[in-house]
Order: sequence, then C-alpha cells, then structure tokens
Amino acid sequence: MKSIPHIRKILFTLLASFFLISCNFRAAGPAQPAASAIPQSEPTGTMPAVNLATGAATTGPAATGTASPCATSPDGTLRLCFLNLTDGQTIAATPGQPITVSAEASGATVAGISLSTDVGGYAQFVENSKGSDPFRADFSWTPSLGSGAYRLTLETLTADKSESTSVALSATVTGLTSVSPTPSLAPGAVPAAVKDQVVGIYSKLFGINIVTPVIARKFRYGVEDPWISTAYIGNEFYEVEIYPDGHTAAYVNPIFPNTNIDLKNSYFKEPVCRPAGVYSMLVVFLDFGNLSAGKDEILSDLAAATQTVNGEYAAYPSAGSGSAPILQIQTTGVILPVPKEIKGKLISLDQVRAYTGVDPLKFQWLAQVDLDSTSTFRATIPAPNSFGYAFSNCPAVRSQPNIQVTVDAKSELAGQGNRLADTLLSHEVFHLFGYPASHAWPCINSVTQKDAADECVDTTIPALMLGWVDTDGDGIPEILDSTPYGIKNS
Ligand SMILES: [Ca+2]
Repeated sequence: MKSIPHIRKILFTLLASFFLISCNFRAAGPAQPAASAIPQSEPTGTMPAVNLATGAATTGPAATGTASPCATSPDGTLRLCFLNLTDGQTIAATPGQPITVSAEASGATVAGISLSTDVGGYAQFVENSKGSDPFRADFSWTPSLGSGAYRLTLETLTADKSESTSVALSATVTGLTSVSPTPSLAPGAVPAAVKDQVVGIYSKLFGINIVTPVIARKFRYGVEDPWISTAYIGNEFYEVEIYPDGHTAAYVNPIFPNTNIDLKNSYFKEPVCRPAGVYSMLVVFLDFGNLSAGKDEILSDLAAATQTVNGEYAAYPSAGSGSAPILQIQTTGVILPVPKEIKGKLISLDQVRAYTGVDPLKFQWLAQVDLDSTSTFRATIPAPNSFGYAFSNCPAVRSQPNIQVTVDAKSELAGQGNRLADTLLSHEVFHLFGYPASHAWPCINSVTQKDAADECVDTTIPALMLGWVDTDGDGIPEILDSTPYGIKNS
C-alpha cells in the first residue's frame, strides 16, 4: 500500500470527545513515504493520530507575514486560518528554538486544531478544552529536517464532528543545519549513543531504569524518521523519540484502567488500551445500498477477516510456542440500511441500541463500517483520502464509535489487504494501543529487521513496539513481563 504521507499526517485526535483519528489512505499517486509490503493497488494507511502533546505556548521565534491563508467549511460556518504565516514565506529559524505557528478557528466550537508537516514527522493537536470560539492554538514546531521546504497543514473539526476544514501553506525554513534525507546508517543498527540517550531519558524524565530498551527506526522517509523506543511498564505506556536533528520527544500515558493522566507529558491525553488480552468489538455496518453486498456475505467476510488477523496475532504467543496468543479480537457484526440521520455521521450509542437492539456497552470496542461507494462520511472530514479513523483510546466505548472505516467497493471486503483485516482489525486497533498519528513506529518484530512499511497493518505488525517480543531474554514477551526491558525488581 502506498499512502499519501502528507495528507496522512492530517490526523486528528480530539480530546474533548476523545478522538484520535487515524486513517488508511487510498490515494494513488507516487509512493510518498515509501511502499509497504501491502498490495499496491489499494494503498492503505492509517491516519495519523495526531500528537496530542500540547502545542501550547512557545517561546521561539514567531514567523511573520501578512495575508495568512484561511479556509472555510463547506457549509460556510467554520473558518480556519493561519495567523502568522503566509504561503511561500521564508522563516528565519534559530537553532534550538522551535518556530511558533499560530492558528485560529472561528464560527463554531471546535474540538481543537491540528498542525502537521509533510516531512519531518511533525503532527500536533491542541485541544479546545474550554470550548472557546474563536479558538487560537499556538504550536511549537521544530523542523526535523532543518533548513528546507515544508508544507504545513492545519485541520479542525467541530466538537460534534458535523463540520471540518483544513488549510495548508508552503514555507521555507532557513538558519538551521539541513538534514540529509538519505539514510546513513544501516536500518538495524542502533548506535550505542542512541541507546544511552534513550536510557537516559527514561531515567531522567520518568525515573525508570531500563536495561534493554526497545529501540528501532523505520526508513520510511529516510533519516527524518526518528529512533523510537516504547515501553509498556505496569500501568504506564512510554514513548521516546530521537530525531535526526537531535531533538527529542518523550511521552507517558496511562494504560487503562489506569486513568491518571500526566497532562504535561502525555501524548493522547487519555489512557491507551493494553495491547494484550481478548477484546470484543461490535461492528455496525451502515449499508448505503450501493455496494451490492448481501448480509450473509458481509458477515462472512467479517468472520474471515477476524480469523485472518487472529491467526497473524497468534504468531506472537504469550509464553512460548503453542501457548495462547498475546492478543485476540472477537467480532460481532450487525448490518442495517443507513438511517437518513446517520448518513455522513458517526452513529451514537443510543442509535446503535435503537436500530440494532444490541447494547454497545457489552463490548469493549465499537466500530462503524460504512458500506458506501460514495464515501459519504469520509467526504466530511479533513482527510478524505483516508479510509479509516480511530477516535479514542481506552476506555473505548463512550458516546460514539472508537473506529470508523469506509468500504468503497465490494471487493474491499475480502481478499488480501481487505479493509476489514487491514484497516479495521489491525491498523486502527494499533492506534488504540498507542500507535501515534505520525505513524513513526517501525512495523517490525526485530530490531535487526529492515522496515520499509509506511503504516503498520496486520501483515506488518509493529510487534516490537507493542511489547510482543521478548527483548530482555527471559522468555517472556515484554507486554506480559513483570520485569520488562531488563528492569530489575528492587
Ligand atoms: Ca522478557
């Protein structure tokens, strides 16, 4: 699958309503960040869960300019503008100081504003926690590739997700050292200095002493992809990122049922789901009646997709060959002709009960799959080339689906790389586990394995990042290990 990286970066995580969008893209066009092992005919991707790290207040140089670009939503109510940048502007940056990018949404109460860049792995979301209108967000942007050309995209979405809009501009950054986009290291080689830096960040920032950290890096865009380290320890999930230009980022998020959020250092602003165990998912298919797919066929395809991913997940056993898989997903599908009031929207829990007679609260995850050749839902959101979104982490079932996926053609229901296995039951589920909107996780199960995947799916499982691999040599996968990553009991 190829994806449109740049558009992909347009992910959203709406904290107010707990929404973290991730999507699989299906755009044609040149393989941007790289081709993956997925069939090329139907590029998929997941949408970036946008970095929930706060993009608030910055002290760096503010770019200046006039006539900053704006965009308005289709119904004309929602307006989104850059405040301090113009298209084609040159930004004189100072090494070590992030660039302030200011944006404003007005005309409706938005969930927040996201900023993403086409290259460099930047994707941040600023939540409109006070429900302000107009709402201003100030992002702190460090161009990971140093001096050079970037395209910046803002996105916003109303709190009720009824309207969205996005606006983009191009800018040239000067004053920084440029980073070559050509990899200079072997993909599997983790330099000792990188390991030392990662270990130091865990210790200094989080007070934990990891002996054998998981560290890997994908070569999707070249060297701008950061070294990534993840760690699921107790009821906390950590991620450390070291970028080619030397800047670092580190996050901690509670793992549900822990709900104690460190707002300063969190990425998602809500707990992630633990990537282990047996999860139940209610899949509500909204049939727009234009795919010529029968109910039996749809349910059969869901069952087949479920079997497929569970078979792939079973390759990662809990305690050695033949033991129970670390992760399994149980799905229950219901199909209904899409009610008029739900067309292009997310179904509510009450509507699920009313139309299907099934209580979504009896499941851990609720998914909405639009069977719709016209992509009605997708057309209403900022990244219409995406075909899957994750809107939450854990606890999963709240007021709306955790995941929405669009199936645009009957052929996408089955076969290799089908949207149920490839998008719904893997890529979007990974987002619930902490897979970031930047899609920067290497989709591998070994630190020595080369990884060219753009976005992780069931055939490119980010097992190493999910803690499904035993990396400290005691025979227990780290996600199940009481002393993971070589941590010593003391
Ligand atoms: Ca272990």
